[in-house]
Amino acid sequence: MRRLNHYGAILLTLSVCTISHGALVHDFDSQLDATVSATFPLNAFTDKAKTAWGVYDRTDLLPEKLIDESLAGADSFGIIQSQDTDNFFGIVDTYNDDVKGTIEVSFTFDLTVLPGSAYDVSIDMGAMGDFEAGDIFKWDYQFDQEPAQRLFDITTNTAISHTYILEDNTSVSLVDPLVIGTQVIDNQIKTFSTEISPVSTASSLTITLTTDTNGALEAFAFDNIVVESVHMPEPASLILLGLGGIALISRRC
Ligand SMILES: [Ca+2]
Ligand SMILES: [Ca+2]
Ligand SMILES: [Ca+2]
Ligand SMILES: [Ca+2]
Repeated sequence: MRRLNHYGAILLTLSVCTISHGALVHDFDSQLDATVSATFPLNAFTDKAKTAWGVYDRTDLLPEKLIDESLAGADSFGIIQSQDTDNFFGIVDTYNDDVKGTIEVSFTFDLTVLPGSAYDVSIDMGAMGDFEAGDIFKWDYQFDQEPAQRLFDITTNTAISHTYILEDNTSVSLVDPLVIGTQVIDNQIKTFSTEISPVSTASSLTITLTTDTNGALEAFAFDNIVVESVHMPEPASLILLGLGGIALISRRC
């Protein structure tokens, strides 16, 4: 009976180690795990009714292209629906009287509290618009001082059109949607995920969005940046861990 309990202890130890998940979250609301920096101050564009760059909720003064108000009246353009009352990051027309050229916003997460050999990064994204190939939405990541790499490769697919569905079921077809691979970034916000790994153990992860979008008929929103450790010990480590546990039991026995 005593021996069985010890084996149970080994299994418990292994299972705790192999599911050592944790997550850092930046949701622009109650979980603000990232340090944020931007090359142009957030929420500082002059024309707040037509341009956007920053953190908003749907009641703020902001371009109506970001907000789906179809349930309240005629509306043919929007991403943030009536139940989406929390904060999000919104972008509309960054080529304006304040800025001409690319601007960036970066989110730096402290990985010393989330050690791992691999991370799953997910970001909720929505978009609606008639974009062009020259519009830029680039997500990059960088562990410590390692070279920056592409996180999500957003491009404009100028060969297709896309039908966007508003909250009142109005459908609106527009050419040239934003895509990641073959998946359109729709006005129904979806979670996009990818797994990344540092070359060696990293103490920080910086996720950067670079954008240059010109035109009032182009809206982009994101929320809920989640960095999850998906670290799994190497099989050799598991064997050593198991042997260590057995050795410990042997000594106790
Ligand atoms: Ca609208
Ligand atoms: Ca939020
Ligand atoms: Ca276009
Ligand atoms: Ca454009």
